[in-house]
Amino acid sequence: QSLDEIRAALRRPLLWDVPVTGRARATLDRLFGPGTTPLEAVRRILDSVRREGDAALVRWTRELDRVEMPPGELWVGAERLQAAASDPSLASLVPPLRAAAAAIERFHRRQAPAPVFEESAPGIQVGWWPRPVRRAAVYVPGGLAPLLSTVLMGVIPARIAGVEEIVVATPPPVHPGILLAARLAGADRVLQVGGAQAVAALAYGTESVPPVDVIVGPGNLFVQLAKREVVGIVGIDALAGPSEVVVMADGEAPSGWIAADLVAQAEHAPDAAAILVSDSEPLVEAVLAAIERELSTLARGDLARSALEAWGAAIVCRSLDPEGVELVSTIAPEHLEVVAQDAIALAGRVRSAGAIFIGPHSPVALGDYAAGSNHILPTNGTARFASGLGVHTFVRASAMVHASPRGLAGMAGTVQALASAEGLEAHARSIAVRLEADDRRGGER
Ligand code: HSO
Ligand code: ZN
Repeated sequence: QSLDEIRAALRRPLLWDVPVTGRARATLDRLFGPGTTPLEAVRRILDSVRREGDAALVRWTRELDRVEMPPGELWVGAERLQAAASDPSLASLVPPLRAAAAAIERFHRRQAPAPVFEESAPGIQVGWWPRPVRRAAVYVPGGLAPLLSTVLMGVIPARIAGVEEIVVATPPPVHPGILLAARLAGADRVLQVGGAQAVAALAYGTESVPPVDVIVGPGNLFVQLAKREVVGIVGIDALAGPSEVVVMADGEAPSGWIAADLVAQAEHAPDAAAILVSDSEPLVEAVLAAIERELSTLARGDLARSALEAWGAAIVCRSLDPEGVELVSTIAPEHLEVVAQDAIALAGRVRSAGAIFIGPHSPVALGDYAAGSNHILPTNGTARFASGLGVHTFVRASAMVHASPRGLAGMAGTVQALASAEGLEAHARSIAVRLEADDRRGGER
């Protein structure tokens, strides 16, 4: 097969074309009318929250999450947060959460951007002054598993950036482990609202939800469509698609370990993708057999199997370099594992990947939880132009300019010439008035 054919086979539908089926389809038909698209539904939800505020949040939470949530309870109360922190059934989670948080914190501290100040011409100083946004929200999906680790991955970088108020938003009923992780990570409060309605509240604000500056985090199709709709009103990290892994392996790679990693990715969701790229047909055969054994003994085996059937692939290429490298680079996967001779060099040849796991003892699960790198990563080929979540996600910078009288005089000719060329006379004059005044004053410059 040609590279183009493989690429076409692996391409996902665009966010707004994703077909909805089953329960989601039935809910859309019932609440919004037969045949309503997800994008139309999301726009209706956003609109209603903007116009009606808390009342709309209460209504959508009732209709979509089947939870009765009075306006006074949209935020998780202090007592419940406290209870989660001292819940004996969660006590065993505290040490691993702390260990993961410490590694994430240590690594992300290195990412904090430094200000730059320098002289660009005699008497002219320019600067770049990074500052945190004031308020940020970390969306944590409800869905199939309580993603405690995702709370850490979103909240800790925001805290290191210096964000004043960090909110976690997650659909009800909220798993107490999420509350525990939110507290440990340093979130200020937890909004128990999910879906597009949560994104709307965080972007526009309601009576009880102050608007935030940045919304980050994974979430289902409706959450991502909503994030896309509010871009420009707030900042977002990225549009998260289903999770993916590509494993690049040679004939020496341990097939059982690779099968375990592919299945681990597949257990995330029925639309998760797990792709093996190898130059060895015997390895591919061995991995496929090991996947079968793995699936038959896994609690979430059926889920992982349907993901592998829909989005799994095993590709045999002539060589890992250049053929494999070229293929993987065009996929630009969220996660890449390289299990082959010269894994470091091979990894370095791949143009795009959200996170790269090198060598046989580096499964993606290490980075998912505790290695310290972030697991909120660019999906669906967007590693071509984007990086994973980090401290930078919560920081913007002000440019700074300071000039002395001499600095202004030195740059006047350049500015006036360009301003005249653009026909912007007032720009040129804003320089001239100063030069004239300085001259009259006897020009101590
Ligand atoms: N692999 C997921 C992150 C995750 N895994 C959370 C386990 N929990 C997307 O990077
Ligand atoms: Zn994972």
